[in-house]
Amino acid sequence: MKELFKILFFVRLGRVLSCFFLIHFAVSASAQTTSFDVSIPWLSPKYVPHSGEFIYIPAIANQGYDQIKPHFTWRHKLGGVSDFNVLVSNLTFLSATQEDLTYLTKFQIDVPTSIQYTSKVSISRGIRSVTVSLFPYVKNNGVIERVSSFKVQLQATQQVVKKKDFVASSVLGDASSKWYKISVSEDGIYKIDKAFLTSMGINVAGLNPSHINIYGNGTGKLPEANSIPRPDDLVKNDILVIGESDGVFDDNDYILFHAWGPNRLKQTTGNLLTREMNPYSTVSCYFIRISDSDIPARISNIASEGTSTTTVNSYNYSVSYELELKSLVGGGQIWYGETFDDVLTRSFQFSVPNIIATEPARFSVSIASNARTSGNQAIFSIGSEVVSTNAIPSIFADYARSVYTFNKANPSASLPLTIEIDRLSPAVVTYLDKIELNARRGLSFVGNYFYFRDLNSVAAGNISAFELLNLPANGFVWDVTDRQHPKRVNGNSAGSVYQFNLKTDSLREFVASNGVSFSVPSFVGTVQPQNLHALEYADLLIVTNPAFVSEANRLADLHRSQNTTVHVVTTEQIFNEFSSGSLDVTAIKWFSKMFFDRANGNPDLMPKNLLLFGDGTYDPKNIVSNANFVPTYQVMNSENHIDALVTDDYFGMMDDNESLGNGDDMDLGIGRMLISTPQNAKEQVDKVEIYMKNGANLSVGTTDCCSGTTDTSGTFGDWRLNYVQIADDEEGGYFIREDCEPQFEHVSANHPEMNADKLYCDAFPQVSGAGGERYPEVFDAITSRVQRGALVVNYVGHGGESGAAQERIITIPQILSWTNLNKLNLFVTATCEFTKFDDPKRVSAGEWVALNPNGGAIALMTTTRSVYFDVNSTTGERFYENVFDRDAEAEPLTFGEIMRRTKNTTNEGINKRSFTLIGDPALQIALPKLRIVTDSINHKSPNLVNDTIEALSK
Ligand SMILES: [Ca+2]
Ligand SMILES: [Ca+2]
Ligand SMILES: [Ca+2]
Ligand SMILES: [Ca+2]
Repeated sequence: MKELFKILFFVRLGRVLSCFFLIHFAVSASAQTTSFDVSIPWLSPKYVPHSGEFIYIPAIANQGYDQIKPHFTWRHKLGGVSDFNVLVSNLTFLSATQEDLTYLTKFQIDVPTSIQYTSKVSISRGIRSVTVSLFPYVKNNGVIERVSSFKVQLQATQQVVKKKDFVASSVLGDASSKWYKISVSEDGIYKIDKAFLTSMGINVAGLNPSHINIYGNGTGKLPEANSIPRPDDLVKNDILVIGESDGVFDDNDYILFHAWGPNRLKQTTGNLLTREMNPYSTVSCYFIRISDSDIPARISNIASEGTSTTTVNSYNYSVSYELELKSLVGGGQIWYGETFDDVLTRSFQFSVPNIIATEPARFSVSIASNARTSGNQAIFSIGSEVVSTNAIPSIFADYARSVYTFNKANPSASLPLTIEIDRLSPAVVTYLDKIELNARRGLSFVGNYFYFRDLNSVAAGNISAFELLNLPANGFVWDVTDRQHPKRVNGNSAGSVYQFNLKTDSLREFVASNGVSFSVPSFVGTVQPQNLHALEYADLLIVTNPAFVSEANRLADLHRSQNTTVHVVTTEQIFNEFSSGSLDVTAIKWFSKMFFDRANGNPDLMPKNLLLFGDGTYDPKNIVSNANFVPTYQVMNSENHIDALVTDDYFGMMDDNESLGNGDDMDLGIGRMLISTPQNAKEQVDKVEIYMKNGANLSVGTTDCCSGTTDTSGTFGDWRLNYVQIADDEEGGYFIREDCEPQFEHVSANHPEMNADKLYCDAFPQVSGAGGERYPEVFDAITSRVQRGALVVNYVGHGGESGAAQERIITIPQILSWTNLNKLNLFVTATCEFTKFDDPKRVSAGEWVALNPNGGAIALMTTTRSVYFDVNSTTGERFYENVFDRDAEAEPLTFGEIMRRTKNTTNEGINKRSFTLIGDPALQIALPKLRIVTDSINHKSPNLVNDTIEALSK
């Protein structure tokens, strides 16, 4: 851990010089176009430690890196509500320095021959900014140069129209209906008969079949980008009810309905189909509604449409093979299957009856390998024919993911694929992600049912004659293109051919059934009426696992007593209304977005904070664990332990043009409380109550205490004006010089009332012992500072899941010994994986700081993964620019708002999203309520509260 951290953690950029003083604006505006001249404030290169040496790295004031690439972000606040086209032009250049060239070469960074930039209208709680991000080097005529300045032109385009497509009320809100949740694991036509209804507890005697409807969306994994439309609430599906007309559910009556499983087939480039594995759920849910007032939705028929322009007698067949057994680095959305280590050759049988031999079978195989050198190979054979030999790329750490595509010409129905890994060393371990096969197949009935669609049939104005062979006598074809409204196709049979004509301007998908064999869904449970869609505005949204509802409600009441409006909802309720009943993390974001969209751009009506009241894991499907209380968002990268991020920021991106881009601005404060048992929940809420009553709200007269704690005397004193800075001794004083001291100077200049307590390891004697190097005095000093109390305790340096620093200056037993319950701190760590909270197999040091019921922290702002380069330092700077600030009413900020502001002002790549708030985001930091100004010292105001006077008289 430490070694890697050393490699990565070595850069820190410019001090807290505001970029806006350094960038010269020459603004010229016309009716439509506004332009800005922007200079890049290059600094002298920084001399930083890297892998046991010191190197020079390029530096720009107030800017960071996008992983290893330097980058520059320009941001400008906009008025109005238009979208903009952004054009970057008029570049000027400076010679690159020798240090620049050495750096770019060392890290194999390609320099483009023209400027590479991205732009975005970023929106933060209704405030719009344009951001332009660029890589500040260009290769001109073969010579690498620095970009010195450029012009940004903004051209207003259309007015942004706010979407407000959330229904006012959920269908699940109808208390006069009975709701039954069912699930399926595959696409198919499902049958519900009397026995199934009875097994769910429905009294079929007296049930009118016309009172039955089925709801559900069949979306698969919800789209991550907010701009992609999706169904809201639950959509009523068209179903077929046999024996409905007599109003009686007879013994032989039944329902047929089409259900989509959790994984969706998607079209990719090159006319290929790929299956998107749902990373969150192995099932998809539907809801049976029994209601005498709900209008029955029933399948309609479609007749042939006009004269055909083309004939379809073959179709695009796609199948995928994928096992989910292992998360390679304990993070990310992708899970891997078979291991190629003890076994290096594995075979997979694919069978495609009626395959069209004149079209190649197209394979795609995804793997990941930890090869550290080149020379290893992945060899693919069909039968005895080697069809593709591929180099496995080498990677400096963890795994490299590769996707190999290859064709088998003249395929036959039997396609035995063999994957052989030819490795140079037994240390090379390779994992299979999935195999996908696309082939062209004759349109002939197979199995009990099958799906077909023909990408070739699609063209404007096309009417396709579909000619299906060998449809069984009872068989039928449904058009399932409209996901919740299948239609029965009315074709004609002539001999062995079933034929129908339909328009194919766009792709249509069909399922053919033998009319006899159907699947049966699983019963999940009854659903109580719920109506999250009808909730009104609230400041704070608490999302809890159903197991912790009572403590979540207690927490909500604490906030309500402070005039904060709160909703407490369960994950299950959210899934029912926002992801059709199955687990999907995006449903939680979409729940918040409903309130945000309804605010229609007015920040006063937007929720402020979202609290995730439950621990989560990287394992939402419970493949290796069962500890996923409030699920986490993991990024797609799943092969590198740094890049396979977990980030709760995802839940705070509310605008329509956002997902998780570097230029996306968080609109909500997000915090997570690491609760995995009801006891945890109680202890955590107790801590909030103690902090709230003894800390944040001491000045408003609520000094009575809580949960059996009656001694509040310890909460007085100077702790609320103290902060502790702890620095590791590694890297030639880097952490002191580039982190702690600049932060201290900023706080001294802007918040002179705050007292710093510096614990720099280098200032203490290091002692060699049996267990290695130690700093016993630092160890003791940290505990003594924590016990004495401090508003903020900040550690910067090396660390990992089991504690801080090689010399073990913070350890888990030590954390558990802390009893500072009346003086809980905000614990800030800028170190690797100190709080990798999403690992179900262990509780990290950071988690213990929060979980200690007798002390430790009220909240943490901490890293959940290792961090690249200077992200620690720049995030730390932005944190200290916000943590002691006040809002417009001179109130201390909430933890959520401190974190939101910190994130939105950090000019870094995605790695900044590794910083996570563990704690209640709606809790105000316990700064003294009344602002202290220097000239009040000698004229004690009668309004000054007791503790602040003590603080000042120290
Ligand atoms: Ca009947
Ligand atoms: Ca997989
Ligand atoms: Ca936003
Ligand atoms: Ca955990």
